[in-house]
Amino acid sequence: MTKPVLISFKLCPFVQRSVINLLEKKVDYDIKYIDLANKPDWFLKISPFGKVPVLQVGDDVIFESAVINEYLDETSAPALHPSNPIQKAKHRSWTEFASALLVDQYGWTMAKEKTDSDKKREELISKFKILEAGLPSPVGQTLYFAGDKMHLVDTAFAPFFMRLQFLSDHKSDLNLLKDFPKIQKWSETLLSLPSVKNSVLPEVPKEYIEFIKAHHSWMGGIL
Ligand SMILES: N[C@@H](CCC(=O)N[C@@H](CS)C(=O)NCC(=O)O)C(=O)O
Repeated sequence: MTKPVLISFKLCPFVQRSVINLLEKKVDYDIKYIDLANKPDWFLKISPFGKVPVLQVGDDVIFESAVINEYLDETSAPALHPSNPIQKAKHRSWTEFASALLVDQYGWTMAKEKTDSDKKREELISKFKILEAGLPSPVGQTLYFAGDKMHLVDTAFAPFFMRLQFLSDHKSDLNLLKDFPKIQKWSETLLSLPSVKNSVLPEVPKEYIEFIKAHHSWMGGIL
């Protein structure tokens, strides 16, 4: 396999999904960081919508994190998607749900007014109720989306849980998982994995909080 190059913005949760996948598969890859506030010309030439992640594989460029992850899953062992088509389809559906959660989380952190921030918080909590109801029971001390084994869909949720953790580490009121024991167990399981821990640079927890503050959102004011 040609050595892939992942184009990243270091705070981007969508890029992080692919990094987790690359680390789980022990793929030899390069990563290039860009500043989204000052996108380089070479990046704008290869990224059709000016977004990260993009994965360069030789002369080819792949965009959209879920698609990049499926490509990596098809080309590098171990396969993380279930082989059963129905199970695979369900995992893809929940990957879409994870993307929606990331968008909601961003909206929650960036809302300018408290009323908007509270509304976003309630939307997240309503989605957690759906998620909690669909999760299996923990097996011993761990829980993954499908029970006792990690799949590709877990890589889609881990960046969301990591950001929730950054926020609640900073301010305990922002812990949204208190009433959701299964999601909490799942989050703990994912955040303890080396591939997840090593999927961000050491400065990211601090820079994530600084990013929210710099945008003068309501939440930025209480962090
Ligand atoms: N659906 C895309 C979302 C990617 C995305 O929104 N990336 C953000 C950074 S986290 C981005 O590049 N935004 C471009 C910009 O802010 O101009 C995916 O899953 O890859």
